[in-house]
Amino acid sequence: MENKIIKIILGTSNPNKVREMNAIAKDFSVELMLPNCEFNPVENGATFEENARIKALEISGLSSGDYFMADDSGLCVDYLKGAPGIHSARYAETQEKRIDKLLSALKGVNKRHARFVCALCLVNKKGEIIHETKGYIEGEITLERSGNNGFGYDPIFLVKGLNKTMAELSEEEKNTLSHRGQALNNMLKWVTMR
Ligand code: ITT
Repeated sequence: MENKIIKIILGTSNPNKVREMNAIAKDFSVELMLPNCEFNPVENGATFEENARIKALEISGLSSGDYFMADDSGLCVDYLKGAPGIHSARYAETQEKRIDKLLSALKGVNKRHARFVCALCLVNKKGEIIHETKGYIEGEITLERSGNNGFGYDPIFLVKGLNKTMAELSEEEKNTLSHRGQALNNMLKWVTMR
């Protein structure tokens, strides 16, 4: 029997997310695609879930595919009451400055527990939200950067139970454990079993 490839349009402009999502999706009968249009959603939700919904709904109105999906993710640090959280991408001007700002905010602080969160939202052709998933990974903020893989805050996130930062993991190791890996695996299992 022919295996139908499900076409999912991604509501994101972050190429690192797209690369990771494609690697995670490789064992599923899906094709994750970027829209060929401008995508500038106003991410004014109060939670990861709300922002994922905003992005997935917006992209569903702009392009055509079987489904539309968006990821909203970020790093939540306990000592900073969950910051940078939903503001992770905008915490400072550049990723280097974002990391410096976070390390400064935790200078002299022993309580360094943090978690990455990823919320995914799936929308159908009618523009209806039909499934949502969420993934987490726990860890600690290191004192300095280590590792060159991954993106964003990966060089300063020490994965719980491993003596490595997320940027010291191979892409495959990261995707097996990560917030995005968990959320996307669950989403793709759901969508391919319908
Ligand atoms: P889109 O909204 O276009 O998808 P974005 O980068 O603005 O792209 P978010 O608003 O979801 O996306 O912000 C996510 C930020 O959180 C991202 O830019 C990183 O700084 C951080 N982040 C998320 N997942 C990460 C990961 O796996 N590793 C390191 N940092 C991550």
